[in-house]
Amino acid sequence: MGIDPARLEMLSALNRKVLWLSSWTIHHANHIRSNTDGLKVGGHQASSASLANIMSALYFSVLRPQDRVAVKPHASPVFHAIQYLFGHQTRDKLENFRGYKGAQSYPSRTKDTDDVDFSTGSVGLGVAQTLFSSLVQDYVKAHGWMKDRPEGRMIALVGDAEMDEGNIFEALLEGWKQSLRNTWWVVDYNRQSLDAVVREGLWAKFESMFRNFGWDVVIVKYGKLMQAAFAEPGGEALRRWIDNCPNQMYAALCFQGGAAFRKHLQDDIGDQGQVSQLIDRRSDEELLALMSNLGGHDMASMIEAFEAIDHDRPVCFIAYTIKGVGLPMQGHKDNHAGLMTVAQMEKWRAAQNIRPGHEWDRFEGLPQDPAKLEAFLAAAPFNREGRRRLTAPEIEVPRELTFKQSSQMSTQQGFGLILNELARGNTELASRIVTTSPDVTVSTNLGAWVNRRGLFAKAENHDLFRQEKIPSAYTWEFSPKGQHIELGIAEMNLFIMLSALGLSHQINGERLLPVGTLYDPFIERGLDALNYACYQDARFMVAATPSGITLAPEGGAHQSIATPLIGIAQDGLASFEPAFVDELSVIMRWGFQHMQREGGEGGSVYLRLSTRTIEQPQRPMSPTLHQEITEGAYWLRKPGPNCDIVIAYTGAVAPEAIEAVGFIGESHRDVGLLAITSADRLHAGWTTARKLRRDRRGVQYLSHIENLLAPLSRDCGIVTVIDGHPATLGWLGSVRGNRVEALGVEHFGQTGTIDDLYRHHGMDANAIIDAAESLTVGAPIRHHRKMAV
Ligand SMILES: Cc1ncc(C[n+]2csc(CCOP(=O)(O)OP(=O)(O)O)c2C)c(N)n1
Ligand SMILES: [Mg+2]
Repeated sequence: MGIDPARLEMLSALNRKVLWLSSWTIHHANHIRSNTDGLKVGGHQASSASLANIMSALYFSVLRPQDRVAVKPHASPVFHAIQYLFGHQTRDKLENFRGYKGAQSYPSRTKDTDDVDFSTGSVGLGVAQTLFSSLVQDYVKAHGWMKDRPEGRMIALVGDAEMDEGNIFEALLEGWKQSLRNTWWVVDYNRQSLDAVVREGLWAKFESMFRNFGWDVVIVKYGKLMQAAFAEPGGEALRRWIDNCPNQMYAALCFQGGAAFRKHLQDDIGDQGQVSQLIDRRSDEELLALMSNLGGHDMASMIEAFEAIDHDRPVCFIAYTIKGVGLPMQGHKDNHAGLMTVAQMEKWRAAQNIRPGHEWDRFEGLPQDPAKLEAFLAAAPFNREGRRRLTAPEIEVPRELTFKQSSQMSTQQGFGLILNELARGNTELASRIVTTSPDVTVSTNLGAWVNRRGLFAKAENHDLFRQEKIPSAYTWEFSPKGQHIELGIAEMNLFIMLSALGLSHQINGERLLPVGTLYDPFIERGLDALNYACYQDARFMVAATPSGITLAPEGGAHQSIATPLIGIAQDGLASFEPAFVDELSVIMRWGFQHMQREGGEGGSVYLRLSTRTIEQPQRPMSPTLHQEITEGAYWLRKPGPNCDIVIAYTGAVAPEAIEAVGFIGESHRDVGLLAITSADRLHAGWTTARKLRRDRRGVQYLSHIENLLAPLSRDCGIVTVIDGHPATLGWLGSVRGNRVEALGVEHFGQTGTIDDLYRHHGMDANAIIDAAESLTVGAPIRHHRKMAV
């Protein structure tokens, strides 16, 4: 097999251009742009050079429009340069690299304009995202929605030190369980991390590990120059020397240059006739070119390696590279933040035949005919369909999500009942919902949904217990039509899976409505993946249950305190903590719509639920109540005209708040009870309103919480209570200047009954009454008397 020389010439020329443009982008940001404020764009130069050839091979030749790529964060200048050559990136944005609204430091789906497939930046996550994206493609295909669209390959360009991230290993195991296909990971094996040179022999560990998980492994170590030299007399001795040279030494010699290589080779090998002649035949420059011709920097070798793959098994390519190749910093262990000096850049510019003032010209300095280069770019398969971001129509959400009512329920139970009703029906919504859970499907009440809709697998697999007629509440039947993806316990995988499912409308052109479940405390375990899922604008619903100390006997270790604050702070995630199931049904309905709204109007949804069974209100759901629930709060008991105390509660502590209000009402008739379904939505509405008023002076727009609190006098006190950190609701006092006593949980770990723990943490009815007394004047309020034990 050989690659056509004319094609090789075009590809090599374009690769030269990519290396130049990416380096110039970085240089421009550091030395030319006037508004950089001393900003040094480190971390990109050497990393980018390392991957330039591999990315040129992919984008200019190997990739097809249906393929998707996660680019190693620091190779973003290479990505932007390639898109610039294709005409998808502007000079303006490149000149403004890392600047305000310029090309992003790390490829970003939401902030870049040049069609990034997966946002990267937090190393490891983009890599795993490709794996889950491939599983989602399989899901879409198995459900008959691929139509005539060909299957794409999901490709990650991975740094060798990036492989230290544990989430990659978690994903590998999951991929093996789910019969992963169509996934390529290309490891940029430059044997350097940020700080230093990596351990010897890492490739062997990677190789055996990937093979273990059912991947093919292709090692691309030597370029064509090297291969030719190995075939010369004495070549074998040279190969042995290269194979035995420690990483640090090889890197140092690459930095020092041809003369240093010559000296070392002579010292190590001695005078051995043929191999000495092989070395002597080459000038210092030629010797350096030979020794830095590792596989990853050799266009023909990379193209051959990629094009040799004629199957859909997952493949890991280990491509040997030199960090900073071709640049004065190549191989230096400190080069991560390395930058070229103005003098170095000038020298390089001259060598590249680039005239001052023509640095951004697309084909400047290339001897090839520009028309031919242009034609080659236009014919690149990747470019055939222009922008590749797809869309999908909205899925209609029924006016009401019904559920089987009962007088006592928990929100977790209600969640299961609502999904069960959806599963029973045949709405389009139900057909597009995909549930997924990291081994807590049954314990988060997804069981009924799964019984009806089945588990997803590419091959049918029947429930043996059922076949053997052993009674069981759950049917565990796998089929290609199943709508639940069962994951192993790793919560990072859950969020990356939700991220991949939640981008299906843009990646596969088919909308899925993913619903994931996990225990609330383990949000923190997967938090970075959740954050990235939101950052990519993936759309999903996550039900986290049980939560807080209310899970009482489940164990102190599982209590979550910080999650309501995460719910407020997480961008792109609307968070809710309903107390009652009718609220939950309204919120889920709203959520399925919110997940489908375009751009900043929509987002993902977090439901913080509970296993506590509480009495349910029997009430009609008026349109006003409906709206107030989704905006974050409503008066469960309206404050009277002389209201001097308000109890504001969220979630499972509703019974304590209601009980306390009963007692307080005996002496403070006008007491109000505010039900807060979403501290997040309330807070966001409040900050938005303030901003609107500031930006457009004279606009009198009031937010929902401002309207709700408007009737209260400034002297009215507010007691807030939540099974979570008190700061979640503590800000309510700032809305109109009311004093606040914020109750909640600040320490965790104690087990006991709900009563024990609410008393322990000062959030039972008596504690609420005490807090109310501290904010009001007048006679003491009667307290709830507990039976003596
Ligand atoms: C989760 C996370 N931790 C730390 C970093 C900071 N960081 C960025 S690149 C890098 C080293 C990457 O080395 P490697 O993956 O080998 O890529 P190379 O620089 O060699 O191209 C580190 C530690 C990060 N971006 N994300
Ligand atoms: Mg590296």
